[in-house]
Amino acid sequence: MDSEAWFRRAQGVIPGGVNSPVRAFRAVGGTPVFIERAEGALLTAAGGRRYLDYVGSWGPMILGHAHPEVVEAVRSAAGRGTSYGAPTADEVELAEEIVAALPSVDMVRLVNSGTEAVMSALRVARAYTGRDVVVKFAGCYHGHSDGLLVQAGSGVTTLGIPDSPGVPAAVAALTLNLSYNAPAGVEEVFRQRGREIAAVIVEPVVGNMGTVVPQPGFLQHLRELTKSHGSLLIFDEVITGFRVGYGGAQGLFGIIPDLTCLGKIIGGGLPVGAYGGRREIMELVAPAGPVYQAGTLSGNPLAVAAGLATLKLLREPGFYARLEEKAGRLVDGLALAAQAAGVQVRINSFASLFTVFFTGEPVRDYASAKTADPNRYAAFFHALLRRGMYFPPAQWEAAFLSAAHTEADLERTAAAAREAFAEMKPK
Ligand code: KE4
Repeated sequence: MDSEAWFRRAQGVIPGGVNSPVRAFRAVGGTPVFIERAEGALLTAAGGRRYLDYVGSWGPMILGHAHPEVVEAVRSAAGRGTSYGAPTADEVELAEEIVAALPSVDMVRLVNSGTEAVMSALRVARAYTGRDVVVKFAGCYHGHSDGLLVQAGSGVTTLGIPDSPGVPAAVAALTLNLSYNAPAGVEEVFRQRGREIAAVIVEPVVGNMGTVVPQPGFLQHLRELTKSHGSLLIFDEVITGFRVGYGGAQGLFGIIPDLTCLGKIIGGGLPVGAYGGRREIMELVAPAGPVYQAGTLSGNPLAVAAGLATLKLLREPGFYARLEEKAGRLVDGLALAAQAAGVQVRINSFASLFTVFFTGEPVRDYASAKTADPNRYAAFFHALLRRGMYFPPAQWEAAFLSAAHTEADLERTAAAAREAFAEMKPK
């Protein structure tokens, strides 16, 4: 059966036919591509069509798909049993690797997703500070726990309102949504409500409004404000952790958050999340301390094996330099292709993350990201898809390059982009 047939069948038994909304192609239209297998940079769809993959499972597949050493690690672990509900040596080794890699992390708890990592980190932050209010930034996504499915209230200091049915107003009211890269708004909130604020959570480089880079000083300012008001700074590094460097964004920017959330890459494509930070904070987590958090499959042997094998390969000398050199050339090729066709785009990129925004404005926050035209992005997406290029099926998402993309892949992609832009009306 092809993707169309599978999609029809899926919608009979799975909401929207997918297990995560972005996969349904609603932002770009058309039928989602059902994947049969993947290897390196290539996806093979139901029906056999092959695509160069620029989604990479939304971040985990930095090595490319089915890396032989990762597959072997998972296969070997599976042969020893898939889950014990008891501690294992490998979990200790993965925790030690994370602690060794991230400057701010003395202790870490493994969980099963980024959502679980974030919701647990917020619980610990509230317990540690004895405060309830959390500050986030519009356009940043931190998973689907109730307190984070919140949109900004009317004024910068008014509390949040639910961004999804089913989120209690009382829960949403504990979250403030501010504008990214806007220090004045953060100053104002701390001036008015600093004593109530348990934590500020931020994507240190944003992937979830499309790629948005912190302006110089923005993150440092958050660090200073939170410290001076007794609030915690939480870096949500679910995307950036081990993506923008082996030390994450905190290693690159030299900023020490109080807590860090991880996911994606540390599981090598299997379900893993993690949260960690200073010992005095993390020792609040049960059973060491009173803050309860648990999980049947936390530290699962297969996921940990995939994570350990992945991190080992990321430690190879020059890994990130090679990946980011390729990413820079790809982004330059895309920019030249748009320019040649007279199509107005802004391409934001950071390390091996990038987004083609169909706007003429610089994109530095959610408001400017929303000036991009999702319909023109959809046309670009389908023009590339027809040419065998699988870009993120949504304007406000990041694209991801992997170490498996070859020079020839990048040239093919630039050529496809030239044709795709040429098909579009100049604007
Ligand atoms: P998960 O619960 O999806 O593992 O992680 C939530 C999460 C937390 N923090 C950040 C910075 C994230 O990017 C994510 C998840 N990212 C999305 C991609 N934009 C996952 C894709 C999806 O929802 O299917």
